Amino acid sequence: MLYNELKPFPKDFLWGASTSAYQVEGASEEDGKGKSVIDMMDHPEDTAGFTVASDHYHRFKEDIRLFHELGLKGYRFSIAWTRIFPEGTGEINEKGLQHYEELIDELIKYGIEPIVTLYHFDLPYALEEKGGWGNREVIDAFVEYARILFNRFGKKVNYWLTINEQNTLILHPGAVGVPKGGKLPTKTSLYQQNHHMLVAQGKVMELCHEMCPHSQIGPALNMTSMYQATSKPEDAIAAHNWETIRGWSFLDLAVHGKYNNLLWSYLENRGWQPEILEGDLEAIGKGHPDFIAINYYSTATISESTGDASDVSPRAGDQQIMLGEPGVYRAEENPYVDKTKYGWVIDPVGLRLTLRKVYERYNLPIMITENGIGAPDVLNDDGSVRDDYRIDFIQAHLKQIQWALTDGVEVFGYFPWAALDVVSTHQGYAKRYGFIYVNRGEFDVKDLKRIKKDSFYWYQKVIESNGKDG
Ligand code: BGP
Repeated sequence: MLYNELKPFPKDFLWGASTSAYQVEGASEEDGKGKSVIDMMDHPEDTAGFTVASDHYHRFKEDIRLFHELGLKGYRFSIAWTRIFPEGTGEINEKGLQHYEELIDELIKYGIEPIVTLYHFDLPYALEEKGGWGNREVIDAFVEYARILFNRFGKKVNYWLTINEQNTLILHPGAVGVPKGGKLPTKTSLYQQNHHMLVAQGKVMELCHEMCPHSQIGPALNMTSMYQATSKPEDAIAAHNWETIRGWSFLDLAVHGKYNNLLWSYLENRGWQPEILEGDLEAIGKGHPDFIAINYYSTATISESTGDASDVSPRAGDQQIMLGEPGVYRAEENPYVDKTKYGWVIDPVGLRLTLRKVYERYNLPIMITENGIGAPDVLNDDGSVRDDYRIDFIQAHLKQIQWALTDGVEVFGYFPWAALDVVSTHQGYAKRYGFIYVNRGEFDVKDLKRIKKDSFYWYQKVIESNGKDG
């Protein structure tokens, strides 16, 4: 053991919880909201859609009262671009701005810090029809959308997040829905989209610094560590390949404005490199995030690629289940870790390792904006929800955050996924994450009653004691 004693959580640690607009709000056609890609894409037929979700749009006041009772110091939510600009650009929908103003004011009334994600997977469909992020015009649309939000909420919001999990959008595009007709974009077009998102993000961060000098802004990526399956040197190269392509390359651009050399060679070799116009790299480099937000769920274990199609695992992949890629890496099982019911590796120690690596590499404070366990929670006849596995999961991760703090890593907030039950990205309503149970089924929306789970009472004590009891 490296130390005798663990450092306590800092005094002003931001204890929070997260959601995203399309997964929690519902009201998908109300008050002038336009359609987003989420409303228009194909999602698995046997799982709930997003039209009602958790009905947070109508019940946010009740939910915030519960967050207050839980003791949250911060609430991370996203703004639906289509509520502000139903067509992605052009006419502003005042009702959308009013809704988020009320939500932000309600949070502030209870002393809860609003943490706002500008964009969480739900691109306006009107923009998608014009080529989505593949079209450079979306850069200006995103900057304009951000300008309206900074202008309206800049004085009330201290922390902004740019794009949620850009690496999920690029590397696992199917996780957030499949375009009608079933065809996913090619790698060339995905890396072009990626480039445009980076330019847009750089411009938006610069704009935030200009318009809201007291606020902070950062990217929110899905970060993790890759373990090499054996001590075979080629396995180490493969683990490094995938850790770089999946994670570092995105942060290197967001923080240093530089295409990572390994990523660039990989793209060039395959003819997938994006078109970069004059001024793009400068715009990306001017972003200068104030902090890094990371979503952490799992680690993965990697061995050398055999170079043929057998590298690609037959398991269904998603943002956490690695598939393998010929010439790059092969995914392996890790005998030292458990898995959730949905096959996601449970690895609290991997969080400490990931935090160390992110901090060592970028030297910026870190906010953990997602971490949690999806499980088919059961509402018992006595009204209880016994989610001890969630308590165990979060407890173990908190311990590792404390180890990371002891290692000298600057972590200033923890926002588990999710504040309340929400619709999963691609696995329906039965896969629950919240501290608050929402009484609905996959298709039967029932009464949507809010019920405190055992983890609610436990997390309440954790927050109350600033992490000492738990
Ligand atoms: C992250 C997304 C979230 C959330 C979470 C859990 O990748 O940012 O939106 O959904 O994963 O994933 P899932 O719902 O697929 O279980």
